Amino acid sequence: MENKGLPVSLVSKELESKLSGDFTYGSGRIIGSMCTRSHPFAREAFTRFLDVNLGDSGLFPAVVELEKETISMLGTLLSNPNASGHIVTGGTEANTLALWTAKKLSKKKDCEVIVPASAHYSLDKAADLLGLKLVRIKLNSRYQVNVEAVEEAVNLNTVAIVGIAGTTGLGVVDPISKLSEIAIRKNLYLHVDAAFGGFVLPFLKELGSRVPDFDFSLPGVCSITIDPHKMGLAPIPAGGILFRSRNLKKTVAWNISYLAGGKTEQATLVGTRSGASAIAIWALLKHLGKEGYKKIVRRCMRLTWKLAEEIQKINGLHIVTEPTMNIVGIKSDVFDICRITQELRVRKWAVSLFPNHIRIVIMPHVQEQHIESFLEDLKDIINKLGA
Ligand code: 0PR
Repeated sequence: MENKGLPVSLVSKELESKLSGDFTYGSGRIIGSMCTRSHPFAREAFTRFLDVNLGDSGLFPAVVELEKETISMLGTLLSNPNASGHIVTGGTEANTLALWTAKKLSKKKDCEVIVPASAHYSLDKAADLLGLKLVRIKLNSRYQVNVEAVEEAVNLNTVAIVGIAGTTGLGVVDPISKLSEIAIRKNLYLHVDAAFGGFVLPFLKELGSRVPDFDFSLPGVCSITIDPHKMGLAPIPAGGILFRSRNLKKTVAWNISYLAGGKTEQATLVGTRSGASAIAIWALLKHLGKEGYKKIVRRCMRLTWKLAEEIQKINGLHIVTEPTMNIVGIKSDVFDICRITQELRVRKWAVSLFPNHIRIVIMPHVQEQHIESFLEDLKDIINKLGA
């Protein structure tokens, strides 16, 4: 730290120069990330109310009300306007709260949670933190969790099943309706991780695509993760955890009596938390409406299909599976995908590398010309590797 502070202009300049080498969404080079440039209106609302602390809710009852309205809007999107929950830091906190709730409700000693092999690593973190054993279940040929294997894995220690609506690697939706049946039959907690898919699937359905049921319309679903800082276009940090009922949400609530705003209840992992996220999401949902999100999803999907089609035309490359949402997996039986990724990264393409495929995520900041230029580079790399 400086002894004597520096003028704002000087510090700003230094900041700009120190950070100028990083990737930007605007460049179109980030094509393997689930985040995007936030909507300008959400950004404005976010910065305006940044200092509001929902950890001391008695000070800001109007913001508490706004968060409730935000959760109700998200609940309506997920077939349950009476859903209860919170805007949290992201999918990791949301998934952790879900598993914490399941563990606490069960009152069992050695708890096991059944998850698809495709589960996001946030569930591993949550399990480690909560002392749970994760039981990973193999996938079927469509990269969904194998439902028979889930049923076989249930034992006396099982406390919860997790299904994914939009897997991290491929955007696949698990057969959640089947998981719901199992959960009801075996009296188990069912959590749906729709961190990515929550802001895609409802709009795809409205656009006329065949979308399997994945939300609170299924009676066994107890909670859902839905992240506004992914396809919701909200500024980071913005995750969402929704419970079917208020009672479920209160399972992990803590009562705090001494705060400046008086007695409060916290049902989130963090204590002090900015209300700016909830405010920004509220503003954005009101402003964009269903029509706004539908337009965004339609555009992303059009580009996704174009990319998938072009990949299939390149000799030696294939898509892993038909895209359900705006995620494309690229694989090869001929070329080493690690090598392709390396070459793409040399050319400044920020793609994700999974064990057997390259993941491309067509987020709203990605434009048609970015896809064209990516395809040109990819073809050139394949030509050189093939030579
Ligand atoms: N659940 C699913 C299905 C996810 O895909 C993710 C994140 C999470 C939960 C956890 O969410 P948070 O990261 O908000 O806690 N999936 C992205 C991924 O692993 C996260 C991400 C986003 C990574 C942008 C990189 C990036 O640039 O790809």
